[in-house]
Amino acid sequence: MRIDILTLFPEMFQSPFNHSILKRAQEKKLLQINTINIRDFSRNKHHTVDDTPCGGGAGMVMGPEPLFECFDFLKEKNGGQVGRVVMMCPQGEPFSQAYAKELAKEENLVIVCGHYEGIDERVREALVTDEISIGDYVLTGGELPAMVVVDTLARMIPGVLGETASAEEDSFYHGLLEHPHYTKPRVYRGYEVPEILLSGHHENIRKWRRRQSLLRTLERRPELLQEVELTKEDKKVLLELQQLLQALKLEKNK
Ligand code: 4G3
Repeated sequence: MRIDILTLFPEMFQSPFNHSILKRAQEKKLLQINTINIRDFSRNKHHTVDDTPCGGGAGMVMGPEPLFECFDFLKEKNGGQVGRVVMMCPQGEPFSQAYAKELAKEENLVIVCGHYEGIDERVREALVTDEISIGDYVLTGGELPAMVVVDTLARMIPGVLGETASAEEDSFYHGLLEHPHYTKPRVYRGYEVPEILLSGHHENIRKWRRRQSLLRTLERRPELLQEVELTKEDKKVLLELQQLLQALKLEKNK
């Protein structure tokens, strides 16, 4: 997968993309990340990329010229094609594991990081295919959201995670929150690892983990249960957990 990131601050991406799993993914040529400085495509004397808003008002707007020029360059470099173009902005579609799964199918991706009060609407109109938001809050630029998107996509590329870690075992992959994890020692400062995880009984461990996943989802994110495919066994466990939680609540209110 190749990702071209258009940004006014390419240096911001140096550290996060040059550590650990993202670094290895690039070394293994599973992922290629290019940052392109939008400012390099400004044609005016002071290489500015923003201007005051038409119609007046506070703040600055990122103008169309450098971004359109940037796309001309990308098209030329890639043989006339650019593929999907993602813009990070608070008005975008909420990002999710499901959205990431769809984007991960792409061979190439362009991510545009906006700044100031926004980007000239004609960039959206003519160049952008996907507007994405990583959450309902406003940041100073699209760089941090772009890093979030790239990291999420990278770990979905086959071969990027080690053999022992699997993206398919993670939270959200199957629509439920993940079960708790433990490692050695068996007892630490009086806190114990659940006995069942030391039993060696794989089927019981699987059942315990699934139950924990369902319990966590029920307690923390019940709305997720509407979207997930549940087995007959899951539904039985859920009903039991709901009754258990209800009984606990009644007990507390006494
Ligand atoms: C306004 C994305 C601001 C318009 C970007 C870009 C938050 C997110 C910006 C625009 C951002 C987010 C830059 N802040 N929630 N700031 O994903 O196109």
